[in-house]
Amino acid sequence: MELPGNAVPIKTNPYSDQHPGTSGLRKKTRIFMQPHYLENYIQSIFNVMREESKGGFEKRTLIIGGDGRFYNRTAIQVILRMAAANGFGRLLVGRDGYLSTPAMAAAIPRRSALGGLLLTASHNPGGIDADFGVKYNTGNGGPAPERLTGRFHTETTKLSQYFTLQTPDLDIGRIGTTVLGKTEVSVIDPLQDYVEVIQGIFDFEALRRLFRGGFRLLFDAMHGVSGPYAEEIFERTLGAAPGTVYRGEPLEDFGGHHPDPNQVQAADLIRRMGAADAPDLGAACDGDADRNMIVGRGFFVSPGDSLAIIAQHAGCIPRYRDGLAGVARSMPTSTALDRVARKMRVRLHETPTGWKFFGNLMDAGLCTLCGEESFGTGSDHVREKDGLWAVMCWLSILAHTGKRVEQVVKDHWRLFGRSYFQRRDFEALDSAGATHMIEILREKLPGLAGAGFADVRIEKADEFSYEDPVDGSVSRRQGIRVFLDDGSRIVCRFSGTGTSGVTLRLYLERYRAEGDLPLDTLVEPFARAASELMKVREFCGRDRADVVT
Ligand code: VG1
Ligand code: CO
Repeated sequence: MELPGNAVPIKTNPYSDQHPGTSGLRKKTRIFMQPHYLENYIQSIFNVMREESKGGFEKRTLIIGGDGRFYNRTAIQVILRMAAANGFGRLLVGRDGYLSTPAMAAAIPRRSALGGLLLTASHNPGGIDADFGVKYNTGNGGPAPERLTGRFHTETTKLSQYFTLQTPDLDIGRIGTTVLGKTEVSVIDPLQDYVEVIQGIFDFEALRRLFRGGFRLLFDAMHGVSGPYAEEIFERTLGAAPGTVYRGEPLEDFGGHHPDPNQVQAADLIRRMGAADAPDLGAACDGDADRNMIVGRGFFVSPGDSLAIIAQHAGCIPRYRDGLAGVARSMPTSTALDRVARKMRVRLHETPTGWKFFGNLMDAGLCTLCGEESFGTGSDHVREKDGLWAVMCWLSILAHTGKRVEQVVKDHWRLFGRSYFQRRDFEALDSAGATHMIEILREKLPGLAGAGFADVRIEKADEFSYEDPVDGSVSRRQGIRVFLDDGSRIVCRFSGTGTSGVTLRLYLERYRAEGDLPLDTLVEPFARAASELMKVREFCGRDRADVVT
């Protein structure tokens, strides 16, 4: 391996806990601040990617950016020095260190980069006592597949040195190019690639007309990185009124909130949308701008419904006018999308939780639209979920149909029926108790068929395994599923993005042909029956979920 002459090797010892989860390595910020912790992980990625990319890095480009959370600025300087010491030909970094997750996904292929390093813990809170994260995205713009993340981890367990330069910090506040050792470093406009990609998808003239006609959008950026993107697209390009974007300034601690767009953390938006003179559409994005929440006037749109409705109306968006190659959803996501796919005669793929599984399908031309119940929706325009894209889809649907949000959703239920869906999270559980609970449940699965469950019967119960139709890789233990004989479904799995203890997610879905029954009355008996079946109280000492979305 040839390294630049000024590269300084630093001796280090492996950390045993650098195991990437659903979406990169996510830990408490103070863990990342330990000596050599960040450096070890970055060097491990470089070592694996050097092997992968066959040959040196000297003709290669790496992109670096993040959601602006605390420790981003420090981490970016560390990574710039290390990437230069590891011999990268060119480094691109978003101005002030900003790049949203979808913007990174847009920039990597457009700039023919080898990959990108994203500094974000997404919707997790930020600050010295909160969370930090690092994610590596590959040449297609999407998150590294499990085959690679597994190797990153293996590499962290045997690492003995990393490489850096002894150079001062670079000014990343201004667009321009400098050199670091032998490496060219360019500070780029974090908006440019992304905005150009979005402009290639939607009918901007139609949306400008919508806003000219008095349409009102209220967008909550939750002090994450979506603010500058939203101001550029909604206010400056589409002519939405100034003030359409609020909490638009990225802050290191997101103003002390969880930048998580759901009914619990974005309660303020829900409240504003409940007012008598509320805007026509409300939306929010998470810290790194890949998640979205959609709200109508006094009306919350469940993410599974949003995904199905976008698929149903895809024809009103220029990029999707010629039809969909296929659609995909993560396994716990509601089956609303399945019914639309059936009607449209397009193939539906069911993948494990996490965006990394959609990329292969898209690269192979098997999937155009996809999404998850966790407020993530996207398409093959980039290989990440994309919060603003989802808002643009809704604007397009409303412009095209002339309907209100509530009416769009209720018309969808009338046509397709409704999946009453709820997710309940039990956070920070004791790991031993929770693991034992799942082991016992796993043993019970084969014998569950025929047993009673609330007022219905269990048809079958299993554990989800996924075989990737493109590369044949198999991911096991991706969630326990209990299918009920009225077409309902219960799913449970552990979160792979948490940073303290274990988080149990319980997903409840009941299908009914009619759409206007009260959600709670339908899901509550199922939640109780699931808790009894799993013995959540006995093993985890909990009766109630911490977050219900
Ligand atoms: C959660 C969600 C999953 C999502 C992932 C990353 O993972 O459930 O659907 O893809 O977060 O989203 P888990 O393993 O905690 O359930 V993000 O916006 O945090 O990058
Ligand atoms: Co996110």
